[in-house]
Amino acid sequence: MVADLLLTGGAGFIGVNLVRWWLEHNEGDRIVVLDSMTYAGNLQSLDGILDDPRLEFVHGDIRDTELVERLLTDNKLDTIVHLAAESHVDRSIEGPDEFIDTNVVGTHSLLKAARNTWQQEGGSWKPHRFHHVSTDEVYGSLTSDDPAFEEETPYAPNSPYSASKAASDHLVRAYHHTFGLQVTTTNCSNNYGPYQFPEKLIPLMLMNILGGKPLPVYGDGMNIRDWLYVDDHCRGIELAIKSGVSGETYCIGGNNERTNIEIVRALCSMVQNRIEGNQDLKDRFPNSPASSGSSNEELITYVKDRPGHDLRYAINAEKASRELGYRPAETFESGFGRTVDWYLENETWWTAVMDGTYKDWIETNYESR
Ligand code: NAD
Ligand code: TDX
Repeated sequence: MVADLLLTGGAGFIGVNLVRWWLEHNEGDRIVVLDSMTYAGNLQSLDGILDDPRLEFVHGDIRDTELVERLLTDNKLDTIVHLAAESHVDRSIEGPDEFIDTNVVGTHSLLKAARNTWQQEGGSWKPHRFHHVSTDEVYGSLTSDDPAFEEETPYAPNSPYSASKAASDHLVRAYHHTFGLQVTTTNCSNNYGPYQFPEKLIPLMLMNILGGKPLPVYGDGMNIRDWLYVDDHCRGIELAIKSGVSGETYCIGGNNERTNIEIVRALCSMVQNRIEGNQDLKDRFPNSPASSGSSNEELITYVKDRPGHDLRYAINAEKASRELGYRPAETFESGFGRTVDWYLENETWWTAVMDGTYKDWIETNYESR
């Protein structure tokens, strides 16, 4: 099956991994990336593939319905893969407005553009698919004894971020039910892997371990997340688009529930093992405690808890497994090992992200369209 995709948010963490995944696994497909380049968008993450003739980058906003219609029509695109969002829970607590504008109004703008373009005179539809990427956070919080989230779990979002994602899920569902738009939705657990912006737990902790800075663990560190290596998420999205039934939702998880403090300790220890006995790493990261014979765990600092902090997320991916053949390929050890190695090898990427120099690069390379 050949598809031509509009991929929104394709300069963000999951987006850039999905672009790489899709082009590698679907040789005949074309991708138009639409991204407004918020602080979380980074074209350097697409380095090496930006000149691939199958890929076009468009600097623009999903709230610009006319632009989206033009892109769908001019490029004869038949598939939307929607990832663009404000994605960080802490930022949604500090300022919810942008989350409503992008995640709710923006998703509605895309749905309108899809309908305006793909529905023909008389009501019939051109062949198409709208795939919406959502989160397990829409289901709320689990106690330690609750069964994992599944597709039928009632929605109970707790943060402005998860409430905005829940609203977008409902709009996608409504456009299917009322207008007949062909949709699939995936709700996945916490992703990790290369190119993740260092505001999220894992890259933040890695940067701070390497820089010898405090590791801020919220509350008692006993909150639980179900960690999913980003390529396994990409695999799940591809399966849902190709084999998923329109109108259905699929939960995608990594089968890796861990407390936050376990994660932080595991990262401390993985970096410790790689630095010890490696003079090159000691020279490159002199402020990391491991470089001077101390323990990285000395950096762990318990800080004030996040307001409304959800205790536990966990995904039961049985439906995706049964109906789509979904299986995560990475274990906790293999996925975290690959991630630690990637951040050690790609210091230039994360130092540029931290000091914002890539923004100048965008301005000189791309005009707003
Ligand atoms: P991210 O914050 O790294 O990237 C988001 C991207 O969207 C950025 O490139 C940003 O510039 C772009 N964007 C934001 N507003 C836009 C707008 N109005 N128009 C066009 N582009 C815009 O996010 P991510 O971690 O890659 O997450 C991608 C999607 O997956 C989101 O919808 C998120 O809710 C969902 N998700 C993420 C995780 C996770 O662990 N990261 C887990 C579950 C679901
Ligand atoms: O400095 C920190 N210290 C800390 O203890 C940070 C940034 C986080 N935490 C805790 C909070 C969470 O319990 O670690 C856990 C993970 O935090 P985040 O990385 O902020 O992720 P989370 O809030 O779980 O949400 C993520 O997963 C679901 C993504 O950011 C969402 O986009 C996705 O939908």
